[in-house]
Amino acid sequence: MRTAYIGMGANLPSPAGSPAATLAAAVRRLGTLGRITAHSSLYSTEPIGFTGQPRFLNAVVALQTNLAPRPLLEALLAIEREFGRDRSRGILNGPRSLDLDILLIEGLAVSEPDLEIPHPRLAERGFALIPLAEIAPQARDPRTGTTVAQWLQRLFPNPADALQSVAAIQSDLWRPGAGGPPCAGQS
Ligand code: PH2
Ligand code: MG
Ligand code: MG
Repeated sequence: MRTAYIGMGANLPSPAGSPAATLAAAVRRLGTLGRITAHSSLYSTEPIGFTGQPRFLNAVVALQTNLAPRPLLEALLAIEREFGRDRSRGILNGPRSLDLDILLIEGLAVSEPDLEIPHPRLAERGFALIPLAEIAPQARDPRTGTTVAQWLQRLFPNPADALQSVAAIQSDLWRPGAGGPPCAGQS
């Protein structure tokens, strides 16, 4: 059993509704792959990579699971499809109804053409690093030992610089017990 940190993102409606409703429903679905042991706040984030698109909602959850990385990836892709993700058209880094990425797995590195863990762009992306640091600041890159808190400090030497691009928001949909994450979380 390992803890996998899953990055969640959405900036288009899905069959579950708005991006906030999608993330709330998707985190419950993720719970069927193991046990959700922590969840970050919900963040409104500036789009990175392709800027002509709506802001994203992003969050990170800790999933304790017996699934190996490859079956975990396949399960995440299947859940994306359930929530309307269409990879047949669209722009690289463009808008999507649901994106689920394996950011980090405790004590495990994978380097395959279509599966890299830790996520190869994690250390450059505030929208993933800030929610991850909220729930797992001491999690480490298994190869270098660098902690999430250290990555964050390198990306934003001045934390105030992140406030506009990655802002925690309140949403009733994301409250545990109100259809949101299935645990109290750490926020
Ligand atoms: N995902 C991307 C590209 N750009 N920007 C934000 N703010 N949030 C995302 O989740 C995101 C992005 C590719 O997966
Ligand atoms: Mg992604
Ligand atoms: Mg993805």
